[in-house]
Amino acid sequence: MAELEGLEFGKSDFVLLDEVNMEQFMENLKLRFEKARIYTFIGEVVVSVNPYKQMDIYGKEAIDAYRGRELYENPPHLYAVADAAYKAMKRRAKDTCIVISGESGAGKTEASKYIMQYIAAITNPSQRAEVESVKNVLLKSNCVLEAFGNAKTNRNDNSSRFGKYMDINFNFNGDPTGGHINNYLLEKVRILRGGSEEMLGSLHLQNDPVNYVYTREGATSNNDRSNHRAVLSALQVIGFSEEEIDSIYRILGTILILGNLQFETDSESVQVVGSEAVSHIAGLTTTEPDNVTKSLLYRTVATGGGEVIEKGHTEKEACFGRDAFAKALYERLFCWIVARINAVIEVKDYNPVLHGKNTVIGVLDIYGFEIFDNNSFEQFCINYCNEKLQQLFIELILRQEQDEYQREGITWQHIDYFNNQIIVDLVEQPHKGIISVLDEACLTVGKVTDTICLESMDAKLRQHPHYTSRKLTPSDKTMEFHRDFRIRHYAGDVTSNPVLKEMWPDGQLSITEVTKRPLTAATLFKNSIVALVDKLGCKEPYYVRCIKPNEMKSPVLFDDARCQHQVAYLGLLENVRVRRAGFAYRQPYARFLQRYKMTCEYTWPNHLMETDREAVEAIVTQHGFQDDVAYGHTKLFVRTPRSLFTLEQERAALIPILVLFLQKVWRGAL
Ligand code: AOV
Ligand code: MG
Repeated sequence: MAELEGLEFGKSDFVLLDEVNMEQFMENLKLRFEKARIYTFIGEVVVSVNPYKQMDIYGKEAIDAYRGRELYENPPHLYAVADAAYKAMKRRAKDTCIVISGESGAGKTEASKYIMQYIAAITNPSQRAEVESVKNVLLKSNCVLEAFGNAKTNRNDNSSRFGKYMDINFNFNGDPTGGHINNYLLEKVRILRGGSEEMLGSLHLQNDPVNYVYTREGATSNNDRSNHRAVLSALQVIGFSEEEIDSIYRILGTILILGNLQFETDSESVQVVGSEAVSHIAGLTTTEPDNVTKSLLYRTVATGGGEVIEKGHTEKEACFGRDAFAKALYERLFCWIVARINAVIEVKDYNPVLHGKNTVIGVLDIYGFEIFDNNSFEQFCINYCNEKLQQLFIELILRQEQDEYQREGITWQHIDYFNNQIIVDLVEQPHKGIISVLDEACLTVGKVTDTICLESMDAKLRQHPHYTSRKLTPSDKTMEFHRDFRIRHYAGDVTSNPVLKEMWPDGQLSITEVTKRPLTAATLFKNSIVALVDKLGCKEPYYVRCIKPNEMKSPVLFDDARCQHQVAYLGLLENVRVRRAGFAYRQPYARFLQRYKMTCEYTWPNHLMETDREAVEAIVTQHGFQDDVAYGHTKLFVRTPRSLFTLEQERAALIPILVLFLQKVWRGAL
């Protein structure tokens, strides 16, 4: 077993801080980062700081050290959380989930891959072929999703532009039997600009991505060819047919050609420049060139009188429509790929009577709070999502605690915490919330500007303590009055510009029936987040909170201000407070006894007391931490990890002596 670390590496659990304040928290975080201790616990939560260098802590040896251990028996690690989630699932037949959050480049996707790798390594010890093939597909699906869903951004070379939630199903043996992937809000803009370089090589279009507007800004790398081969092979392993792979490339080709389309305005109307591209797109999408031209140059609108008519685009509208069409195509393609993977990994023929209860571990890799100088609709959605997740986090932890205390007959102590329900309501309440105001504005026939929308928002929300708005004087660039609104998120203030056109669902820009209006992007996103929160809400949650140490991708730089900002908006201090208020650790009496009986003369090698509980009391009293515990019906509750660390250290010191002793017994020397 790995030894517990000395204090020169800082405190391995923030719960152990002498005082819970930002200063001490940051000091510990920094010290640990500098000593290459990138993980630190807050109870069962792992805080991770991106090391920006390869760490020698992920191999088979490490996996073996964490397998089946209790959280505090080893130094903090992702494997400890993965194991805790797995154990809870296996021992107690509980559905669990691991929520990984943090800002762009903080290390979420890497963390999710290490967690998957751990779960893959500790399951199916008997190497059954059908389980191995499920594991293989689950792991390969990552590679495909990254190829299509990631992009190089200025904040992360391999940035996920979608939120991913993956369920892994297990049978009663604890072996994976399948899974399901949900994706959230794929951010197309940056993907099309930068992500698809791997795929270009085999599109047989033109070899250089610079020739395409949508990929021009994406940097190519020497690995493109081998990456492309890896994606292709992953697609094949997952079970995509040759025709399907061919269609994927055809659609990608269409998107790239679309991006290069130009429009011109002749005397009366807008035209596409050059007919070759149009026939190419028609060929790739198996439709008539006329249809392509028409869908690019016209839209269907509902008139006030209830009729539906066709209206020609202006050049600017046509460009916007072209990009929206490309984005919609890409989004559909991505969703189709996800659906196709899901069909392969779906659990088939599972019979609970024959196979026992089917349990699930969910892994959520989702962008954390984003606060930029210029925040748009996308930040609004992302931050709303995080607000919901934070709410769920507090709610679940408190509820979980309360339930367990009740079961075990321990008195519940009130915990003070900031309830962010009020902010969630500000965003999502029907008829009053920001989303409903935006929806109304989007769906109103006629011209609604951002200003009109903001005025109606002001009228409804002026009184709300977490809402403010501003009217700015005209800047040099625009002569218009500029307005914005600000949400006081629990993580900090975020000022957004409500750009209404971003709210329209891509690809549904035409209204075909007067009465039927498409849902706006905000409402669609809200619905998907509500569904996600419901899904997570019925599982036992485990958390990984990722922090990005600097903006330079440097392994040695700890940018105090940037890190402190993240600690604040991840709510980590709040987290430590909630943890400290209750009992951070608990263990069934028998298990506690088995592990620590050697540290007490009354319990080693066997105790003579009536119950295990009394024997545990003897150990606790002998070590002098009786004030740090409570005794439940079946479990010992320990407030801080300090007490457990003491026991662990003593145990570690005793083991070599014990081994010597046993060797002597073995040789008959005693
Ligand atoms: P993200 O998922 O949190 O950002 P990634 O997981 O892609 O961030 O990490 C960004 C980069 O940081 C990786 O490509 C690695 O180079 C490095 N990195 C992260 N974690 C580790 C680690 N444990 N060991 C070594 N290097 C690491 V985004 O998807 O952009 O929100 O959208
Ligand atoms: Mg990512």
